[in-house]
Parts: sequence; C-alpha cells; structure tokens
Amino acid sequence: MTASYYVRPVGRVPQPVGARQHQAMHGVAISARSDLVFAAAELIERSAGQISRRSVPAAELGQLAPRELMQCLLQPREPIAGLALDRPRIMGILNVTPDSFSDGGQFLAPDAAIEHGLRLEAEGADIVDVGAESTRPGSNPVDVEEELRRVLPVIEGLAPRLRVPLSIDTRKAEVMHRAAAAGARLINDVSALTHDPRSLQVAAETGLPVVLMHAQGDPRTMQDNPHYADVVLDIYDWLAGRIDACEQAGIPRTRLIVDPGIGFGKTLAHNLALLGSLSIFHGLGCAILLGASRKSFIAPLSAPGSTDRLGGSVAAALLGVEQGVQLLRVHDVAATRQAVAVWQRASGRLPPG
Ligand code: 7PJ
Repeated sequence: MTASYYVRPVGRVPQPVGARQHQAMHGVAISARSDLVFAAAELIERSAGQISRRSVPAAELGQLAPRELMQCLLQPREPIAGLALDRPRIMGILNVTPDSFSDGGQFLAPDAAIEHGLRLEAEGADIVDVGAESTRPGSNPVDVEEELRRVLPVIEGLAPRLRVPLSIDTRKAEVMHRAAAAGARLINDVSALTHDPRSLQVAAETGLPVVLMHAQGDPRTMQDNPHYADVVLDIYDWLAGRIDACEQAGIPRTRLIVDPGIGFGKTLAHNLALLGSLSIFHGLGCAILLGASRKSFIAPLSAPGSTDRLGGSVAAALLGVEQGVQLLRVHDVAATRQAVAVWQRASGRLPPG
C-alpha cells in the first residue's frame, strides 16, 4: 500500500498595496500568481486508511512534498476559453429550465433566456453557463431531445451577441457536441464525464476545456445518505482519477478544471469542510471552479424565516477567492463582482482606483 500525499496551502499573504516585485513578501506562490502567496501548508499523508497531518512553513515545503505535487501547485495555469486565469473569474448561471424561464410552466422562452444572458454579461460575467437539465437534489432527468430543444436556440441566439464565452452545462455527449458546434467554448459536466459512456470521447473531439465536477450518487437520490471516509481527500482522489481518465482519452490536464461539487451528495458538514479546504485542490494542477451560489446548505445557517441566500453565497465565493479558486459559478454576478473587486484592491493585486 503506497501512501498518498496532499498539500493544503494556508495563510494567504496579502502583498502590500502598491508594492513592487522586489518588495514582495515571500511564501509559496500558487500557479505563479503574486496574489496567491501562502505562508505555510498542511502536509497530509494517507496510507492504509490512516491520515497524518503536519504544518509546514512555505520555505520547507519543497523538501517535504513530492516533486510532482509541487510542480502541480507552482505551474502557471493555461487560459481557459480565452480567459487568463491570473485573477478570479465569474461564471454567470443561465438556467433554461421550465421553472426558470417559463410561461405558466408550459413552454420555454428563448428570448427571455437570451436577455438574461446579456444581462449577466453586462453585470460583469466573464463567462455564461447555459444549462437545461436541472441537477438539483431530487430533480428528474431530461431526455436528450428536450434538452437540445431548450438549449440550442439560446446558444445560437446568444453566442453571436456576447463578447464573453459561453459554457454548456450538460451530462450528455450529444448535447456537448451540438452545443460546441453552436458556439459553446467550455463543457461543464456535473458528472465529470461519467454519466454518458460517449462523453469522454466526444468532449475530447470538441477540443474544448472541461469542468470535472464531483458528485456522489445521482441528483434524484444523492442527498439520501452521503458518506465519505474523509470528504476532502476522497473527492481529491476521485478527481485525480477523472483527470487520469481524461488524459487517457486525449484531454490534457491544461484543459481541465476541477470542482468539488458543493451540494452534490454532501451534508452540511461535508460542504463546510470542502469550503474550508478548497486550496488543497491546487495540487491537482488544474484551475478550480466553485459553485456554492444560493445552495441549500446556506439555509440552516440563516436567520429563521429568511429565504435570501445572497450573503452566504458571497461569503462562500470569497472563501474560494482567498484560497485561489479561479472560477466562481454564481447567480448574482453584480454582487459577486463587487466583492471580488474589493478583495483584489485590498490584496495589492490592482491599484485602488
Ligand atoms: C454546479 C454546476 C456546481 C458546476 C450546478 C445549482 C445546481 N456545475 N451545476 N458546479 N451546480 N461545475 O446551481 O444549484 O456546483 S446546478
């Protein structure tokens, strides 16, 4: 039984606002970003079910962590769908499901969806994620014809009118293929290319970057009784396995984005453990996406009777940003963008003006 190693960078060191390169404060700079310098790390070893953890100052990490893992942490990330990942990027959510853009729940209105997509861009989205199959807990699957009928008119209508790239949120190979042909620039699959037996090959053929999201179980039943030995490490290992599968299918790691899948087969405790350990996923050598927006884990943390989840959503997004998450999938683009701008200006990354 060989041991597995993990590094969770901790203690981001904000650089002095306005400081020059030679005045930078030192530490381990994740993906070579000067705004993602960490003072220390938790070095974790798992072997035969036993987990040991130690704190290591950044300066000693290079001697103690496996070389390949250090390379994954330090390597700059390639742009995704034309977006440089030198700062947090916002993915605006565009749901084309009957309950989101409906006329009496009877039929979908592509025009309303297109308008909403344009509004997401105007609010500051760097990418717009279009999806037509609800994967919320308890939801039922949608067949491929119905999904195409909902999503294609929206992609075809939006792609020529947007300056930012479109992403397709689907678990189906045929939808990936058709959406790519219609102008989608990124594939976002909540099953990490496991749901449809053709999706690994089809995603590879599109040449597009792919978001690999972790889920335990199917949307209909995933919240029944989720269980992990160690939620963070189990999800890390599972994502590492999906990266391997993608590489074997011809999708290089530079084109992959990993996502722990907040709310997909997770209890409140699981979700909170993940939000507090997001920086560990840099060790996979990919960009990280976080989707916590308006999710139900926020409800039990809210005041009685409160239904608004904006505060919790923005807090979760900033937890991600502080840990170096590059992509935030959100409904509330304007509020998230404002929060990210405050973080960036106070991090010495951008001039205050
Ligand atoms: C996610 C997603 C997420 C990624 C949904 C909802 C449920 N895709 N699609 N990550 N969630 N990559 O938005 O509440 O967390 S649908």
